[in-house]
Amino acid sequence: MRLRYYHATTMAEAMQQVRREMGADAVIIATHKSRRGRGVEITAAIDEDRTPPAAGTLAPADPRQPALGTPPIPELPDAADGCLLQAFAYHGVPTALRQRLTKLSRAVETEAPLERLAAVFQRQFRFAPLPLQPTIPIFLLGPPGAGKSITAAKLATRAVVAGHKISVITCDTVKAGGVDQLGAFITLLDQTLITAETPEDLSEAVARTSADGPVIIDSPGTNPYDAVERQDLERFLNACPVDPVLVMPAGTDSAEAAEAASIFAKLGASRFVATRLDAARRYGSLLSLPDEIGLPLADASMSPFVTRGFHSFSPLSLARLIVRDPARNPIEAEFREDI
Ligand SMILES: Nc1nc2c(ncn2[C@@H]2O[C@H](COP(=O)(O)OP(=O)(O)OP(=O)(O)O)[C@@H](O)[C@H]2O)c(=O)[nH]1
Ligand SMILES: [Mg+2]
Repeated sequence: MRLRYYHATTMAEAMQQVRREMGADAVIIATHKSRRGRGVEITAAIDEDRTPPAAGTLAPADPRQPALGTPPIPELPDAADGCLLQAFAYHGVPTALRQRLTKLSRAVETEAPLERLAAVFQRQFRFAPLPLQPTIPIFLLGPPGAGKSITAAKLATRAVVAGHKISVITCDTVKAGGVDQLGAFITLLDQTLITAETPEDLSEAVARTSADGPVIIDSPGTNPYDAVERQDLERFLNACPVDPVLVMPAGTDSAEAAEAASIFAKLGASRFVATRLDAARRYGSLLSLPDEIGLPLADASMSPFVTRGFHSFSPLSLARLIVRDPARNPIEAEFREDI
């Protein structure tokens, strides 16, 4: 990694110097604007071993680039670039994604980084919140300790509060106490947790549920890298028609989360719920999952308490999470819809 410092009168001039001397792959690590009008300073970095691809080895065109007919994206960086690149670096967003999102943001006609980012997310990512009354059972799956059972309890509580009848089933007869933990929450809702020890039990339990209320299914933690655990999960997923929803904790390494999520996506995950947003500050995985795997963002959990902290993602809330100062706003405030 080679670092260089640039000083210029304006941000645009400094960015031009960076691009001229370090090339388009340079990443802005930090920007500083003198409060006393002494110009701006940029710290830029580039991987030393980055060599241009040999002729004929260029990757095919990225389908997520703007389609033909959309306005051309200005090549020259502008003032908002520094802010976005700095935010992406903080969140550990993979380099290629940082650069692509920043470039796309230049086509948005506003100087405000937040609005730019929200507009880019709107175009690039899919948002699919879990419905209050799903038509097929929601099957929560994910790695151990991801927050599946708390999410099941939150979905159940939300539905009961809205006046719906619910059925909650757990396939987690694997872990000691797995049934009791969720059972305690479901009892508080005056309901009985249904246990499914085998895929046949699950299919029968789903067939017995009432047709006019949501059905929520919890599953044991699955290590995505363990073939036996994957096969066990697959047998339950195939027992009857379900909507498999991945549950992933925020604050983990973006690449690690994307690799694990890609395995769950192959097993059928249709979208993901992110948990523990309150207990993390770096949200790079919230971008790598929709970008690398194309998984839509559903909802976010930001409290261990079942009656609190469950909100749908939107382009604006996701943008707020990326540009926020974590020390200032409580996390739930980022999910209000006004700008
Ligand atoms: N702070 C915070 N804690 C959470 C959140 N969601 C879950 N937790 C906590 O994370 C821990 C694991 O949550 P569970 O719901 O038991 O996770 P799980 O995926 O069901 O775990 P396994 O069934 O063991 O795989 C518990 O201590 C929860 O209280 C959240 O949004 N915020
Ligand atoms: Mg659990």
